[in-house]
Amino acid sequence: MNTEMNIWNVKFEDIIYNSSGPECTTLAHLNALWASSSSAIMIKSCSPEPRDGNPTPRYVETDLGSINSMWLPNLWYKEYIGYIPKLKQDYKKPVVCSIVGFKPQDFYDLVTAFQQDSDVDMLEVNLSCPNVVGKPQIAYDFEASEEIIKNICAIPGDKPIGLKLPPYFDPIHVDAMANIILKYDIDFVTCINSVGNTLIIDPETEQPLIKPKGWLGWLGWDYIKPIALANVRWFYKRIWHKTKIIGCGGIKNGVDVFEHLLAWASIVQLGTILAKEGPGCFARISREFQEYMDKKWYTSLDEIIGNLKEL
Ligand code: RRO
Repeated sequence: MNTEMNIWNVKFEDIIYNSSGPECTTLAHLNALWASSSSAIMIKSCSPEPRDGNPTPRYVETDLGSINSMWLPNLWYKEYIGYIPKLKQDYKKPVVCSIVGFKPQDFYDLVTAFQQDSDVDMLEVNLSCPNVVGKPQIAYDFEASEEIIKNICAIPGDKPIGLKLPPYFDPIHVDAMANIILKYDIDFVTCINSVGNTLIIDPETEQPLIKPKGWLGWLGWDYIKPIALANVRWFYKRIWHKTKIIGCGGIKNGVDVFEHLLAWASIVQLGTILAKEGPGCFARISREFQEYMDKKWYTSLDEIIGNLKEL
């Protein structure tokens, strides 16, 4: 089955690439993604200054997924802008960059820099950065979100721009965010970021798994797939006619990809599985997806995306 996908004018050879999450921070990570079967290279959320992030242990894997409180370790947006031409030298795939700020002006400055002075193909603005101590996630503050979205959408530039959203747990909040998205030129949303403020205890050591932020961290993988699917579906109902949806959360095999597509994701991102398995996960999951589609006699993505059957 042909799994090429266009997100506005950006062409993906396949529907699977990495999330702004593990293994996309250093230049070595980005080179590994370039060499892998990931259909794009996503760069970790970058900030106005380089950052080391939180003390360790800050990322731990469990049988059901991962918990993290990384707090935005990244090289600095200018370092990534400088490296993108190298990643695109023998053009293999699009480069997407996630950006984040600590105040509204940061978002404006970084989007301006990427729109006007970079070779990036697409921009994902992280409104759900979860680990800033003492601050709520921006996307849970609808006034603050609208201000940022209005300003970044007014910046001249032709790169598609999207939002990385947190999980919402109440349809009223989905309505509030969807209404803002519909007012401005947001090209895509990525649902969802990790699920926050959780505690995992190791009964053997009688200790929490991670150290920062009072031991609370953000979950990925099996823990969160049903929440991710609900958010993809909720946003589909509200913004399908204007905005693409990228699915993220809980994907570890080809069947998980299929479920995200049924819910209405056009393309999906992998996080924890990349850390657990390494860059070989893209080829494996893509192959599994193809095999599952053959088994079900599907011949095109159009037959699948959004076609969750009524109950
Ligand atoms: O770096 C992090 O702590 C982090 C970020 Br920016 C994010 O968006 N999601 C996450 O789980 N961790």
